[in-house]
Amino acid sequence: MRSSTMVLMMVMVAVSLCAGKAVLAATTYKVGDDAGWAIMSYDSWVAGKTFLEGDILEFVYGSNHDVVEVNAANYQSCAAGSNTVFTDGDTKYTLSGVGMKYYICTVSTHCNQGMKVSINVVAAAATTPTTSPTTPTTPNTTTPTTPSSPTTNTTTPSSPTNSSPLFLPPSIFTLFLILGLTLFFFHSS
Ligand SMILES: [Cu+2]
Repeated sequence: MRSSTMVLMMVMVAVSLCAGKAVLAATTYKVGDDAGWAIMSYDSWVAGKTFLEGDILEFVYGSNHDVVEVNAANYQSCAAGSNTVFTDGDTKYTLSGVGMKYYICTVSTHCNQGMKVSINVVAAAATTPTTSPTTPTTPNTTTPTTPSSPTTNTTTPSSPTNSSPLFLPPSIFTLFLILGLTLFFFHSS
């Protein structure tokens, strides 16, 4: 009896661990969306996106392009560097490690024409911007004499709407875990 309860508990722990991993599944970002990897600016494509460790960057391009990850200096000078240049037309980079990542096309002068993209990869656990240090404090340089100051609500940073699903499933499995522990102690006593 007790061993079967133990097995039940272990299964539930395993399930909850697997569920936690599934919730934090990697996101695949197709660079440039429908435009793909081409001669264009990627500033607007990067803007507003949060790239996490483990996410995937997918470069889709024609036979007249290639892609290579480079360092910051080579990104600035449009040099290939020592990393492998891919030409297969559908190249996926798994984002490992936090910090800036740089990618360019080495064909002709494509990089100089804007065919380059840089992204900032952040840790998967640090997605909630609750303690963003760059909150605009709105220094009232104009200093209106009216003491009415209801303008402080404009400084609240908008929290991303996709953060809440990260916490709901684990709490459900925690409930199952507590249920299992209760069953275990009930059987063993
Ligand atoms: Cu190119």
